[in-house]
Amino acid sequence: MPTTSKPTKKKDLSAYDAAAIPNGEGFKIAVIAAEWNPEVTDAMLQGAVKTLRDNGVSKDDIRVMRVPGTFELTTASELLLERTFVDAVICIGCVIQGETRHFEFICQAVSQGLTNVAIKHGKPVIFSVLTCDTMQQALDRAGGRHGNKGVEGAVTALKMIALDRNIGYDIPF
Ligand code: DLZ
Repeated sequence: MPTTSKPTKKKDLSAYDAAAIPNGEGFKIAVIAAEWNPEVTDAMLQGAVKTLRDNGVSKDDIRVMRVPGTFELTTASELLLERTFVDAVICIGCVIQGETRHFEFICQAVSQGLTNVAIKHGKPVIFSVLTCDTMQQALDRAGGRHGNKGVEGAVTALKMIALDRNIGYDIPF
């Protein structure tokens, strides 16, 4: 797994056209945020919830949960999809490269884990996990100069729920 990243050329990666994304009225969405690196994950959580609200999702249809670390996002999303009726889960975390291989283990486990949960339940599980070399890179993507990955996660969730509903069941191509 690569542990370095190229400089991002575009400035705000999270800009979106509200007219081009589905309205979220009636969508039920869970947002799970890791407690590690809270200055980053809290900002992403705020960005995600605001974007959902701005695009029609009712306050009562948004369920916010916390988990200790990014590694726990897999278990929490599995529990939510197994036990509740949610249309999508947005998973927010931030892993900073340290001097140990913990970074690789967490990133690998959570990306594969969330993929498995999504496939198992046939529901969007959104990977809003920052995997950065430095804290500054993370802050730049959590409401800083490169936008907010929580906002992008919310937009992705709305698009994927709409896709899920549009596909429907047993409809001929
Ligand atoms: C242990 C650990 C480390 C070293 N770094 C991070 C991190 O940068 N970001 C994060 O969200 N969590 C980290 N954790 C905690 C793990 O995600 C997990 O909570 C513990 O290993 C317990 O399962």
